[in-house]
Amino acid sequence: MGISVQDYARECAEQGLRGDYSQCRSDFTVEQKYDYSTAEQEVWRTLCDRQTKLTQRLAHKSYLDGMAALGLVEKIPDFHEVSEKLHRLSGWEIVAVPGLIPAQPFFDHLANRRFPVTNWLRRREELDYIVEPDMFHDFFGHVPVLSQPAFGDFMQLYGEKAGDYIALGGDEMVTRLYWYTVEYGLMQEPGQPKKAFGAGLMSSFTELQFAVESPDAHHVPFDVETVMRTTYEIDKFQRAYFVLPSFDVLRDSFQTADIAGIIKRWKDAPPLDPAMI
Ligand code: HBI
Ligand code: FE
Repeated sequence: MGISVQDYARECAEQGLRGDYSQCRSDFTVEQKYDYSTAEQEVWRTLCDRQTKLTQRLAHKSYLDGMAALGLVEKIPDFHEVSEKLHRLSGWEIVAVPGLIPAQPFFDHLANRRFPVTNWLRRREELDYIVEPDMFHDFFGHVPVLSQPAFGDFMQLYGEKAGDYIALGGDEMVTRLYWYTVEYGLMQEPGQPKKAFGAGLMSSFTELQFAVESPDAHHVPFDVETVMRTTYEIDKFQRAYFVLPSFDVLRDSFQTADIAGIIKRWKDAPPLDPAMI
C-alpha cells in the first residue's frame, strides 16, 4: 500500500520540508483552513500582479482562458470555490495537501481528476525562488490549464498509467514526459505565436521570459519518444523546451503510442543531451 502518512511525515520533518503533515488524512489531503494573515495575502497579490504582467504576453490562450474563468488572483483562492468552478469546466477538482506527497497517492489523485495543491505560501523573501512547490506554483502554475478538457484527460491518463510504466523501469522516462510538458511545455497552434503553458514556467518570473522570448532558448518540436529520452535540469533553466501543436496531440500520443515499448527500448541506453536534439 506504499508509505504510511506517519512515516512520510517523519521523513519530511527529517528532510526539513515545510509542510505540516500531522493533520493529513490517509490520502495525504488536509482541510484548507482559510486563516491567512494580511502579510500572506499581500505576498499572494504581489506574486500575482507581477506574474500576470508576463502571462498576458507569454502564456498560451488556454492558460489565460482558464485563469479568467477561475479568478485566482484577487486573494488567496478558496479551494472549494475553485473546485466548483473547475469541475464545471473539465470535471477536475483540487484538494489541499501539506506539500509534496508520495508518488502513489499523487498518481491516484490525478487518476481521479483531483489535483493536489499545497496549502502554504512562500514568504516575501522568497518571491523569486523556492525549492519546494508551494501554493503559488500549484495554483498559478498548474490549475488554469486543468480547465482544458484535453489537458485534463492527459493528466488523468498519466495518473492511471504512471505506476505501470515505473514498474517497467520507466521512472525517469515518464518523469521527463511530465517535466517537459506539464512543467515546462510550450505550445504553438497553427497560425498562432509560440506561447507557454507549463507550470514551472508560469510560476517563474525569469524563466518564463527566457523560455518564450530569448534567442538562446532551444525550442524542439514535441515528440513523445524524444521527450522520454532527454535529460532535464532541476535548478537551472532548461536547455530545451518542447513545443506542442495542441493538447489533443499530448493526450493522443500518450494514449496511442507504445509507451511500454519505448521504455523497454531505451531505459538502459544513454539518454539524449537536450542541447543536441
Ligand atoms: N506531490 N504535492 C505534490 N506535487 C507534485 O507535483 C508531486 C507530488 N508528489 C510526487 C510527484 N509530484 C512526482 O512523483 C512527480 O514526478 C509525478
Ligand atoms: Fe509542479
